[in-house]
Amino acid sequence: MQLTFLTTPIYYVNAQPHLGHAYTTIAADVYARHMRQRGEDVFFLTGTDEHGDKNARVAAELGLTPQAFVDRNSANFLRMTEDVRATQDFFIRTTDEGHMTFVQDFLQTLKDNGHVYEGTYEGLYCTGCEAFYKEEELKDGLCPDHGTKPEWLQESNWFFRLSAFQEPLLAHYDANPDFVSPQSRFNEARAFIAGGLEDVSLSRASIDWGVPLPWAPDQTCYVWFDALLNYASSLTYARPGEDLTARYWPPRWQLLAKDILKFHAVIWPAMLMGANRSLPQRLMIHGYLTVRDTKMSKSLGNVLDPFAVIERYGVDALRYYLLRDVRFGSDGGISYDAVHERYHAELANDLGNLVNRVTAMIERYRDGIVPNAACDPTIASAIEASREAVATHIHELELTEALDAAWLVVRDLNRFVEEQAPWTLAKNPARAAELDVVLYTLADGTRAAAILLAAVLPESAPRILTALGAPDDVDWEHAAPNLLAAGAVVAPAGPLFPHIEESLGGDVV
Ligand code: ME8
Repeated sequence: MQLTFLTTPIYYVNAQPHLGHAYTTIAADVYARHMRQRGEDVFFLTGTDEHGDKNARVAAELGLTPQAFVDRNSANFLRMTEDVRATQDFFIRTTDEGHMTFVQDFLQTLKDNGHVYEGTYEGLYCTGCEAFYKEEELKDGLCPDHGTKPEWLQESNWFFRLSAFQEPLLAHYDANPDFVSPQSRFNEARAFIAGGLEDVSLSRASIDWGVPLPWAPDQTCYVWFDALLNYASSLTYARPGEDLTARYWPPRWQLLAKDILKFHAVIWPAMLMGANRSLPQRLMIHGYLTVRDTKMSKSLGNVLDPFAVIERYGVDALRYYLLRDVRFGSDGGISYDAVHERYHAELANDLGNLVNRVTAMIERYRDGIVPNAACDPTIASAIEASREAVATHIHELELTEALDAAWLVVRDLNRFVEEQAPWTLAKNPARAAELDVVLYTLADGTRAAAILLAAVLPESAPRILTALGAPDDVDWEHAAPNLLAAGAVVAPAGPLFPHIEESLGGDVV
């Protein structure tokens, strides 16, 4: 059995979860579910990033203590993961005691290993990013991500000797050409490292809402060091009394968007090197979901509401739409109208109608009993080919390509139904054996398609299997032809993807 540790970023709780967060969580969940279908031992981690000035400030504006504020908002993110049917094995909060103790121990290790020193920091700081900027990195004097004016900060803090890791990082990149995907992001991160690294401050003197440095408790750990360590701390306390580190470390995939590339592709591996720990195997840097060509972000306020989409179309529609409409890895525009369109054209017409037609025809022509026949060889080989392609693509986190490969079977089945015209065969009793093959092929193929799609459509796949009289078991071994038992009794259900009159309209809530 293979072990798979996989992570999403931990999200800032300074505002509400939006579709951007749901996106990364859903993508990771598709991978996790697929690997479990294949019998792998998966540990899927997500959670919330709760320290730092950003939260302390919003809490103060609301008249709440930081803890009360983050408790409330972290619960919204946990609800988001439940609403998108994510199957995380642990939801970490950086205010967990187990995490905070780990951060202190880790920082002490970095210091004991000679990678930490005291100095003075002066620079421009963007609270939105919780990061320092150089003058030349700003856009007209404003933060390139938030469009706000950074503040000038000067304070004495403790520094992490990032500069010392330039050569080891370059060596790691050169030895591991798939460390960062896609290639363009690998190149970007490598070029940044090759351009020279400056030491980074790992503590803040003026912020109380954080993890105190063990050797200087008047300072708190810089929120990014605190946050990145979640990936390692979680394994030490997720299961009380058990340390999962030996079993799952290092992560097989870490998913994130390009906004936080440098932290994950430069600082994070350097921190791990500084503590003599092995590095994550691969980082997947997916693109931005954009609304009218601008990145969706809480700070900009142009967010699409995942809960509204789920309420109107169901969770499978949201999961399907996000992976289908924007090629995973690239940027892409999203809109409520596009959700509406794909829901009807693909989920309702291609898949939902197929299931309804197949079960209705078996009811009408064979009293609801799956006939004894073999799957048509063309459809059988389409299923075999799709099974290979889906697995290969998911392994590389090419999720859109994986979905496309699975959908080919749905398309082939729809074409098959039209070509074979079972309604004509049914009129001629001499062609009963042919009709058996057609009906069996349709039912068996649709069953296999449900298993190929189960990681993306966790609610519909079991409903399809039940409607076809197949066991509700999405084991990957069953993504193969000729496994539907003859004699199975179909149980036609209502429409899987009922018609929805109106789109949520426009594209901004
Ligand atoms: O950066 N398109 O948290 P965050 C695609 N706490 N993905 C998006 C997105 C969009 N428009 N908007 C957000 C933080 N995301 C830190 C992370 S990790 C140790 C600390 C997703 O709440 C994407 O995964 O700003 C992005 O990297 C992440 O949310 C940023 O979430």
